[in-house]
Amino acid sequence: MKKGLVIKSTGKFYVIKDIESGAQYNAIIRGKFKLQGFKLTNPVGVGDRIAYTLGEEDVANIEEIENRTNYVVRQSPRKKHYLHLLAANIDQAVVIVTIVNPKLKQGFIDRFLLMTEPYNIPVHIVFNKSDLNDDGHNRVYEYLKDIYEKIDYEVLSTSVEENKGLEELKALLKDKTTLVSGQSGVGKSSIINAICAAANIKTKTLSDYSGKGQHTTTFAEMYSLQEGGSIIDTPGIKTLSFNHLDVMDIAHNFREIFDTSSGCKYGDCTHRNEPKCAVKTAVEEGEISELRYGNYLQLIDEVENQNHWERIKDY
Ligand SMILES: Nc1nc2c(ncn2[C@@H]2O[C@H](COP(=O)(O)OP(=O)(O)OP(=O)(O)O)[C@@H](O)[C@H]2O)c(=O)[nH]1
Ligand SMILES: [Mg+2]
Ligand SMILES: [Zn+2]
Repeated sequence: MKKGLVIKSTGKFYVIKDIESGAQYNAIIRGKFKLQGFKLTNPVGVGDRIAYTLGEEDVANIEEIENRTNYVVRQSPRKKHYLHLLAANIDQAVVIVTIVNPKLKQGFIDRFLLMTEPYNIPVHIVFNKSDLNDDGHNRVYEYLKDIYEKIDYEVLSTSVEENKGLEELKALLKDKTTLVSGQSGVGKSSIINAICAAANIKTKTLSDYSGKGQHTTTFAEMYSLQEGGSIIDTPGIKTLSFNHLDVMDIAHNFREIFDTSSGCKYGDCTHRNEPKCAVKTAVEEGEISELRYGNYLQLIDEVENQNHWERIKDY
């Protein structure tokens, strides 16, 4: 069988690129695939390496999916009991946010990081549209930058409008496969176009843009960078829920909470009201950010209150 790389996924059909010839084919997949015991809305994601055969009219049949080095997955926004695969085999992720237009959703960054932490995927947090910020917004930026730099995420400020910060971002992308994600309308596609002219992705013009966050990009697609490396544009995220996780998954994937938890009296401490909780002490002493801790509490409450659906492990 021939080997290929998935470079586009609409959820219904795929585009693959032959590893050797570089030829591109529309592709389909048959059969059922699962991940962590859950059904997937899209069994293959952009970045997947696959084996295929060519069928009629040059449509490729995806026959096998190679083992993934990592993947980024979320609960499907439409089908609660399904997972949606954002991308596979990536070197790093860039989460793009804006303070204004659209307004940064409280908790969004921490929810995003819950998708990348399980595989220790490096994340750069990019605050775009800096041209729209007033002094108050800049203070919010500095406040958040501080929080995330302290726990070793890279934080950058960019403006496509004023061509700021883009060279710095470009330097981070060289020779790597990077997933770009974020809420709708934050400028994901605009940034990719600015960095990689060949991509030429459709973005909303300012006049159509209502700020309501209708999606312009509706599928995930990988673009090659001239300087080496590739970048994956994805549709905007409206909400991120984590029904497929349990409390301990969340506790383990807030990195500073996990690091601190070795000091808690109880091994299964959830860092809420347990006595001698090192995490709570660290929050009180300002070592752990109250914002992060608050988002952590919100997330564990959320997953605890879900009707837990059965986790069927696939052996
Ligand atoms: N003022 C300002 N506007 C920007 C900037 N970057 C992008 N925009 C505008 O923001 C709007 C949305 O940009 P897109 O690139 O389509 O956003 P997206 O994140 O790809 O959105 P979806 O594909 O829907 O997820 C467009 O009107 C862009 O021109 C910026 O740095 N400053
Ligand atoms: Mg887009
Ligand atoms: Zn604790």
